Amino acid sequence: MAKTSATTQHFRDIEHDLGAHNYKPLDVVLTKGEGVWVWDVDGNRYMDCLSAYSAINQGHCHPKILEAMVAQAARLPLSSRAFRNDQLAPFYEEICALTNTHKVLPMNSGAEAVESAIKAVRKWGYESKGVPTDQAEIIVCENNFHGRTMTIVSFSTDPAARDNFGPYTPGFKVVPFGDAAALEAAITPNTVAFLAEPIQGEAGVIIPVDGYLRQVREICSRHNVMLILDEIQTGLGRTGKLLAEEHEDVEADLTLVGKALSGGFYPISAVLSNSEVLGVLQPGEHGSTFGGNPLACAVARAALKVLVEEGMIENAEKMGDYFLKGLKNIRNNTIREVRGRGLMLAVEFQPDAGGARRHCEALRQEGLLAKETHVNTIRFAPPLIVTQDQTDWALERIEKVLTRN
Ligand code: IF1
Repeated sequence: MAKTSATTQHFRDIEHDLGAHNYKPLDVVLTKGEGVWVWDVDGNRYMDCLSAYSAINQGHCHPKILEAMVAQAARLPLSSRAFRNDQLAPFYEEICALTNTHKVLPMNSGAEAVESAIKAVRKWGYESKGVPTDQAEIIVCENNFHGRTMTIVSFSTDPAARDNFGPYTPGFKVVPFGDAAALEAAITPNTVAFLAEPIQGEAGVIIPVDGYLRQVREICSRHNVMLILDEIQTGLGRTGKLLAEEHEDVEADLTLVGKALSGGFYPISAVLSNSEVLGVLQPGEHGSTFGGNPLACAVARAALKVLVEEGMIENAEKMGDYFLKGLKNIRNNTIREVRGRGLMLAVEFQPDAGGARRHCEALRQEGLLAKETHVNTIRFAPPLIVTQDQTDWALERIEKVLTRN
């Protein structure tokens, strides 16, 4: 294995001395990106198979998003919501038309979109469903990942995300992911919402059985419970559809998007909703200094436009199938399962196979960046612009690494 260069070591030492140690990144210091490729400070080129956890679906430094960003930054980056700006209305129109949405709440990070949805459904529960004050319950799934705020970690089942951050926000119940009967059994008259990822990302690309989302949709409708789908990672083309909920033809009451809504240029998220739920929020009851700012809206408009106009969603479906087939052809008897939908792919190893991290280190030596999730799974999620030649290039290297020992 190549040694960590002196330059990389230098950056790493400073980060270690001055930064909080809440990450354990691969020791590659990136300085430039273009399309599916990134370069480190030593001039090495890598294919990015993480895409900043699916925020770079459109590829690094997409020229049209860049152009929109630079132009808007030079004109008016921030107005605050105390005044109107001329990018917000066209952003609303375009995202509503694209996603068949009636109302939008623009925020910044993914976690803020989740928090906003929680606030909105609770208020809806009290004002519209008639739930007694402070009794609202929200049902969530085991092994969920929805972000890092205090309320969100309160309903995490991952000890690393949750332990010693109490006291926790009450009002959440956990059911197994993929089990519609368990959801129905957990619903009470005080249940205001069910929150889930269509495919669990951090849990290791866990795809529920066919029909799960349809059943969940039916159960929520029957009990007057709002269905919140967190599409922050699965959305915007990643799984081969604009939204993963389309695979089962369902429409959530609130759909959360983030990450690729900016193509990686800026933190932008949104709650997409029917008018009933977001309608409960009145002036002064919720907001954000940066939410809906003109720079964010201009960037998001360009990011959505190129996603659709440049055929990235179709490409994700096509290249996803091709990539999955290639991964399934790799012979390595420590592989437990290969799974994926679109370009959200994972290889899970047997628990006694020594972990996935060492494979990620080896792939990095071969010029491919991927990240393990938990201990035994590698996730592959290249930008949605990846070509067949580039996919072959990646598969060759993955096969080489995984068939070496
Ligand atoms: C980190 C994971 C991915 C998300 C879903 C909300 C959020 C996320 C479904 C919050 C964020 C991130 C955060 C990032 C790593 C990453 C991640 F491994 F932690 F789970 F993508 F798989 N809903 N996911 O996946 O969005 O507030 O971060 O904008 O470093 O914590 P955010």
